[in-house]
Amino acid sequence: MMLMQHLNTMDPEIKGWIEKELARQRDGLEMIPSENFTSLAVMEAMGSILTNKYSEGYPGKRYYGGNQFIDEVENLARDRAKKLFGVEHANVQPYSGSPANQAVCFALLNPGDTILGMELAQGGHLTHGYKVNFSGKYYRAVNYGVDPKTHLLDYEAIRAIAIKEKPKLIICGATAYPRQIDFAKFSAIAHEVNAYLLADISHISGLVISGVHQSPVPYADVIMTTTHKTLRGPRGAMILVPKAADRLHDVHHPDSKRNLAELIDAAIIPGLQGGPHNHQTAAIAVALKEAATPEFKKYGEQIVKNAKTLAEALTTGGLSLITGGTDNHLILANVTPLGLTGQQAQELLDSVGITMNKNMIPYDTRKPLDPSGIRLGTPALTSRGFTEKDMVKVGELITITLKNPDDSVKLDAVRKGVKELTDSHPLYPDLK
Ligand code: DSN
Repeated sequence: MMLMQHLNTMDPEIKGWIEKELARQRDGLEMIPSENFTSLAVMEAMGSILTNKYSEGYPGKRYYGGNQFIDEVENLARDRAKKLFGVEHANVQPYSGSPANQAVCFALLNPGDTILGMELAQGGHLTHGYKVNFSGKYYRAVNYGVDPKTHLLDYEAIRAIAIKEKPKLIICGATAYPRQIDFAKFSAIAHEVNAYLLADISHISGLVISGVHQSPVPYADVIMTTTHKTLRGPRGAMILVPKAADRLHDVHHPDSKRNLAELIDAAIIPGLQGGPHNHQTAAIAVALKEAATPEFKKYGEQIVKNAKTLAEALTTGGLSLITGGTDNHLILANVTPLGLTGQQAQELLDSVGITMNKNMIPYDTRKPLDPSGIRLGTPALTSRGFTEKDMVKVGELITITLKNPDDSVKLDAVRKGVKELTDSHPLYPDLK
């Protein structure tokens, strides 16, 4: 398949950078746990003429003409999302995860209401109540973290904060938590304090579908997921409502007559967004079709098997893992015992073709731009066919690199090892 023949004529400069990035993705070990390699089918939908069309509104209720085919696309995406996750309502229009969380807050809360989310520095997300994010500026945000000793979520401590602070919304979900999240326990806390529960499953939605992580569907009022992480779709997000007809607890909310599904839809448009990105909606629909296959279930299972094997290999190699291992797709490691900072470790690994990100560890004494940890994961490598035996090798390459930052012979051997692994699992072999 000839890639980008028109771009070649019109803008060879941009095409050149895309080719370089393709080579980087092919020839390196991509281990940022929120990244993945989407299929060519998803990319064909994403790069399609659907980008040309304006479609403010929802299927059957648009503000522009000519939407008869776009309606079919969006209905397919919505129906597939509902079926795959087992929910009554799906909105597939959020441009990405942060706008989607903004929409959930906009739908359920009044400015100044209290929200309770996981602290960013302990594994949460900007939109879960960080002080300079909309979630911390327009709402009264309070945070929970992890236990100082075990680094696990302490549900009794979270319950105590909820009882004291009386949040109207509790957000569960994380970007750097290597263990399972107990949605049932979060739901019990939310019920006790009469709060809504938002489960942000962006990192783990592919694992939920594969049955290797508890589903939030029986427990959360609203679920948000990005579509480009373990779900392996295009960049984008969805908001799912398990019980569409549920209503707001707050009779003083200006929209208290609407049900949750109506509130979410109204928050997206006219609340926050204009025309949906129809090419993105189509690509999400394709990804959801792929995610409904038995192969995808195996993929999710393999992500976790690979992460567990990698965690063992890194521990054997002398790395200190937060919580001692993983139950999901990601690993958080403290690199300071090796005499490195997170930034140094990230740069060193980048120099041998292994991409991951520096990350704060719980109760970090260092700063976000040069923290104590690194965060790495297996979704992307699993997409290119890596299995446990490869992960043992990957673990060795990482530990050799981190323990020998100044040994050019050893680092060259690691580069060779990376090449052998990537050559044995080609990425996008059909793209020339
Ligand atoms: N940027 C994402 C991550 O890397 O986890 C969160 O949105």
